[in-house]
Amino acid sequence: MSNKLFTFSGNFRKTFVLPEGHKVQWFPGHMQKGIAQLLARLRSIDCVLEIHDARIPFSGRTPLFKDMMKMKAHVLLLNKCDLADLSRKRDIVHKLHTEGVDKVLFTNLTSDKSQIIQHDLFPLVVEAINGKPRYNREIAEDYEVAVIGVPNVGKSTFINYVRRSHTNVKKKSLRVGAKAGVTKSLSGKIRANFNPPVYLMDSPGILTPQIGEVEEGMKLALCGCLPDHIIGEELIVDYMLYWFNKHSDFRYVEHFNLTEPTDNVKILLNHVAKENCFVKRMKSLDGNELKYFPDFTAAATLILKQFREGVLGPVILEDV
Ligand SMILES: Nc1nc2c(ncn2[C@@H]2O[C@H](COP(=O)(O)OP(=O)(O)O)[C@@H](O)[C@H]2O)c(=O)[nH]1
Ligand SMILES: [Mg+2]
Repeated sequence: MSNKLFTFSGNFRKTFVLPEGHKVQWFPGHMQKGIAQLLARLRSIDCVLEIHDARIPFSGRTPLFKDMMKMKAHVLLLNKCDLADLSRKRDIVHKLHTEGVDKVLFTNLTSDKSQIIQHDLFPLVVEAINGKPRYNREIAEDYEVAVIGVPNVGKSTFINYVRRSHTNVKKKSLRVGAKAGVTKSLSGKIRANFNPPVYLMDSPGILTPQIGEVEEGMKLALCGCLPDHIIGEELIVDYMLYWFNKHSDFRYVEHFNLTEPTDNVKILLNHVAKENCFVKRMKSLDGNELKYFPDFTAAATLILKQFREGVLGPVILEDV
């Protein structure tokens, strides 16, 4: 999709401000339980394999994971590469190195031919494990790897894929889903490879109880790491619009058939609702008449679906 030059008469917002009373926060009980389970199993874990969304390589990673990274061997898998603009992959890797993350792989789990998982993954995991003391597990011949990350980044999809491709086990797969919060507790050991013998543990997606930065939270929301209703579909689309405009990225104008860029989410929602005949009926105040309005929520849901399917093109939501 081309990124045509548009002239826009107004000024775009310079910062994104949440409406009063709104917070970007989601920390249900199963996350607390997941943290407790992970910490209780920490002694037997040789490596943490952290999966994160490649569209947000630097933000949104839970501080707990950064702490675990210091104690245990760590490999970061930036997944959903099919949706990310990786033209500056080397710069991303370099910046992650400066943050202490030195073992990084990029994956796309929708393509069944992931060479990276076939050939590079386990050697890198073993290298990471050999580079850290294993304490009580020094003589253990098998490797136990906890798969961790924020919700909806592909942890369960990854384990299913690895198990299928490396062991040919056809047992019941882990549940996956396009929404946050599908996995609710730490799984048992799942054999993922014979040579070297590697076992994986699936875990529920964990966010920080208090997401400090508004934009960090909104990027997580835009990538679907929180259930949409927690923030509100329309507000997430507003952030998307703000982000595209701020980066002079006007692919959305052409895709949604607008005549020019807009910084007003209501204009976009109204337009998409009308184009798709998304209408909601409401009774008039006296109850005698039915009134029809463009359905902004349905429009926002469609826009988010298309963004997350990559229809608006690949993105990296932060400065590299
Ligand atoms: N586009 C894309 N979608 C993916 C990829 N990996 C996983 N998904 C999808 O992301 C959603 C969340 O996956 P899931 O494994 O349940 O995530 P988890 O919450 O981290 O365990 C599912 O709809 C998957 O099909 C990927 O590489 N690219
Ligand atoms: Mg899961």
